[in-house]
Amino acid sequence: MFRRQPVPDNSSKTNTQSNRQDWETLAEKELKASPETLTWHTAEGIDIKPLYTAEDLDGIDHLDTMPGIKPFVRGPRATMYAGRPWTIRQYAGFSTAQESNAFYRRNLAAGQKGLSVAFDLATHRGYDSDHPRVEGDVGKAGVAIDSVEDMKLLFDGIPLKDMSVSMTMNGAVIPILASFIVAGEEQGCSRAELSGTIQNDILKEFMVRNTYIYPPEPSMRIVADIIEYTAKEMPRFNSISISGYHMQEAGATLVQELAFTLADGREYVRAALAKGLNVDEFAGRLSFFFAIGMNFFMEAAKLRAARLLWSRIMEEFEPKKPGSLMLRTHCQTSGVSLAEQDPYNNVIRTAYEALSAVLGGTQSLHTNALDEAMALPTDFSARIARNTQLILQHETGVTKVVDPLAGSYYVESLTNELAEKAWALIEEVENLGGMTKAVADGLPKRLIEEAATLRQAKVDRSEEIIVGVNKFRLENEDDIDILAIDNSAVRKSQIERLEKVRRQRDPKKLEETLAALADVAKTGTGNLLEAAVEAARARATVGEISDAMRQSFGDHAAVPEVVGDIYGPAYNGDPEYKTIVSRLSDYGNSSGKGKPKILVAKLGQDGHDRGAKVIASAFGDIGFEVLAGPLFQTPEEAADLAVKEKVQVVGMSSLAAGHRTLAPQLVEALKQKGAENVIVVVGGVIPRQDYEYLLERGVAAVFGPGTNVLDAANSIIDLLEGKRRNAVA
Ligand code: MLC
Ligand code: 5AD
Repeated sequence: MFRRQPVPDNSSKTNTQSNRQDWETLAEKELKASPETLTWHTAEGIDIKPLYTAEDLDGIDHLDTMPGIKPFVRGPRATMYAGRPWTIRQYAGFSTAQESNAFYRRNLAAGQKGLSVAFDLATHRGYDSDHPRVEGDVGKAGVAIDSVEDMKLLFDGIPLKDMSVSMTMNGAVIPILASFIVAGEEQGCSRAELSGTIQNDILKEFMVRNTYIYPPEPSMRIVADIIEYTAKEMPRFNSISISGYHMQEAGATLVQELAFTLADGREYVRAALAKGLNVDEFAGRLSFFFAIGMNFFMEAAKLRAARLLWSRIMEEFEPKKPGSLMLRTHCQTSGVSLAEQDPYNNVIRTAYEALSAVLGGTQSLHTNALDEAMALPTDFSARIARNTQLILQHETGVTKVVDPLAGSYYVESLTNELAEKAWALIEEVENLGGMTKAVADGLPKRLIEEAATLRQAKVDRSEEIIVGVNKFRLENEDDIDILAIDNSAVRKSQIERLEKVRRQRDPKKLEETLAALADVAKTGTGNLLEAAVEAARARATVGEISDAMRQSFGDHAAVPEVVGDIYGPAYNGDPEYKTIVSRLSDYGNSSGKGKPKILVAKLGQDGHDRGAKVIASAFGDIGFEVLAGPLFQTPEEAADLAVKEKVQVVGMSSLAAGHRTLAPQLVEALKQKGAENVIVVVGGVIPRQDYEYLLERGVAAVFGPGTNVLDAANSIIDLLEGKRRNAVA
């Protein structure tokens, strides 16, 4: 659909064709096989040929377009990095507001340009730090923010007038943005002067990231209210960061990431229009966010295709301003592409990914730290990550020329093919009635989980190589220094400040503003953010503001579903796989218990469930009876479920650093319920430094990042058979 009719040019064509035949003959001679055997069949369903020529450009109609001009394939700005380099914006946050503030200041002094706040999971899910459900989460995966007072500390000495701030917040987006606005005000920066971005992208939370609070319908209202408020009050602020990043992290192919992200964007535009806004009032402040993984050229082409498709989508809404058609994006190098094993390799991976993002024309970039697969960045690893970008900007010359890949036979053809493939999937979503309906139907989640499971099988079978993991693995790994956060100390200091805030505020003002907010939520009239700003000013906490809306919105509870018949079929006929399947079934028969039953549990506020879903799916294929637990359980609740369902094994998946608190609590809760013979294993982002600690506290096995699923299954059968008491992998 994006190709124009080829223009016949017989003279040059004949020449190209005969050259091409010469090449094929030569290639066949070199290979002793047809060059077609070199075709790379990617997960996207795109066949990458070993050679691209001018013929591959036939009919592609974006080739002659210019940067800064629609359809913006070549970049949103006319001069791109030659005029202004991309923003070096490192995502960070941990522990308390004071500690994160000090970290930000050190990074800014060393060359970082924009801020990007990572909140802890308690904050994401709208709980104050003293809530009993979040004991293991406070200050762990990000900074704990309970009120305007914390927000002020977070930006202490950082003038918000001059600094653009991104905040990754979706669930508790109303209280967080409200607290930010008030913190700005009290620092002397009016809301009209604030610049930055709020993520505010709830659809992908339901799909993959899982830090939602309310059901989809009120959640979509929140998104639209924020777009409305920022359009009217905060002209320098990007109202949303429509994110594909987390889809790729969850296992999506690049076509899925592209299609679902743009389809989400279209849905948000419709929601804002339904509020009565004019498209040009808000479209220029919609922004995007993509992951950049290891498929170097395809990732760069993906960004070019994204701009092409977004301008096409936006044309439908007939904007008058050219900027309304323009896709501007942040990118982050891929976390899931990094490994725990031989971790310095991650520096190299990240550098290539960063270059790909830049060649694709990103506006802002985060480069991951080398200790990604184990913990949050230290000062050392953050410095290497930041310097990766500084060196790109200052030493390589890549900023000097706009869109240097333009005209490449391969990249242009890939741009076009990605656009076509993504468009087909966008149409499929449209046929379901748009993204909200598609999300409710579960299609995107299912497709992404299938892709994730298939990829795991490819990695486990070494069909996809990860250096240092499934090839060239070191015999001995050196430990590296990682950041450890004393969670109980953070919680204690948060609770002290919370209590002080609660003591010092005016109770009447608080009650009035919260009641007004609850009313806006209930009646559907008025703007939620506007009402929440008043409550934040009266020092209502993040938890209280969230609860005021919870009263009428309720909580969203997702039903866990697991895809099947993906992992097993990928091993079709493989003897190792067959052995383990029969080993498991022999165990079931000889023990008289049938299929061993395993609960895959997610504890605390950690919603990263790719690992849990892949394990549940693969273990189901291998022959376990798998029960996928709901998200956000307390250890107590998981233990109850394990007892009720009579499972033999609980596999706890932890990606958000809560394992040191939550795993021992789970073991203890099982013991209390007389179920001490249930085997507890823990998998996910667990630093080696913590293995001993967990094993000493009754965990039977720890499976770190990069564990082969079949190895994990074998270890669990060993444990069931009593062949060993514990295991690490
Ligand atoms: C840019 N400008 C130029 C120019 N290039 N002016 C002249 N010549 C050029 N060549 C201008 C722009 O118009 C703009 O001004 C200003 O310079 C800044 O440029 P920008 O391109 O808008 O950059 P930036 O401010 O950095 O904004 C980038 C963005 C934004 C639009 C993508 O949304 C953003 O910063 N997003 C970051 C999102 C993020 O960090 N997310 C982290 C997620 S982590 P003006 O006046 O037009 O604005 C996560 C992980 C997890 O999600 O799961 O927890
Ligand atoms: N600080 C720095 N980086 C973080 N990430 C997540 N939380 C933090 C944090 N608090 C990064 C990791 C992860 C991605 C979602 O964001 O790279 O993979």
